[in-house]
Amino acid sequence: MKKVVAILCTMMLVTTLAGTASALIIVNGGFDDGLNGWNVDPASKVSVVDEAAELITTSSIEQHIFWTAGDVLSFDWDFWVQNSIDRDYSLFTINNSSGTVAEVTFHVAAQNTPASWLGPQNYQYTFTEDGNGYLKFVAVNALYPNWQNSILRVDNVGSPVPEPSTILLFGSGLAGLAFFRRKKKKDLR
Ligand SMILES: [Ca+2]
Ligand SMILES: [Ca+2]
Repeated sequence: MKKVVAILCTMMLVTTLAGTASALIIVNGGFDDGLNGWNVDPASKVSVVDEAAELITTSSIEQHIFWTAGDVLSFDWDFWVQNSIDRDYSLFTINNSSGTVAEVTFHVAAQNTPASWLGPQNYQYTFTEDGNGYLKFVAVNALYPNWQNSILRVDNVGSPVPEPSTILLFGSGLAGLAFFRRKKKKDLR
């Protein structure tokens, strides 16, 4: 019985460790270091405000990244909309030498939206196979450049922060191992 519990604890620990391991590394994904690590399209209007990137339509930033299957790309975003008749939108693309790996529009602003921030949002994308390429965030003005511009705010680009339940599970796995190790020592005396 003890052995079964010990094995279960170990399995839980191993599963948790495997779950947190990730190859996805983004340089300066939190924009704490300005735009260091990101390539900014020369025509873009991009600034860093409160350690987050703000892209005025039409702008883009990109960086070369590596990933493995199952890696999750997570980022926080917000959108300041100014629209009467058009529908500004934000998207990310992932391109490599053989073409487009992914192109995801994660927000389209509604028409006749009063000028305001949408509110903080999170988006997550799971890679289905190993690869590398350019991750690019784009803020698009649906009608005319420099007319009713919107702003895409991006921050915390990288692997998702582990959920508290995962940390708890990880903790209980460790505690379980410590308990049985101590128990074993006692039994030997
Ligand atoms: Ca930040
Ligand atoms: Ca617009």
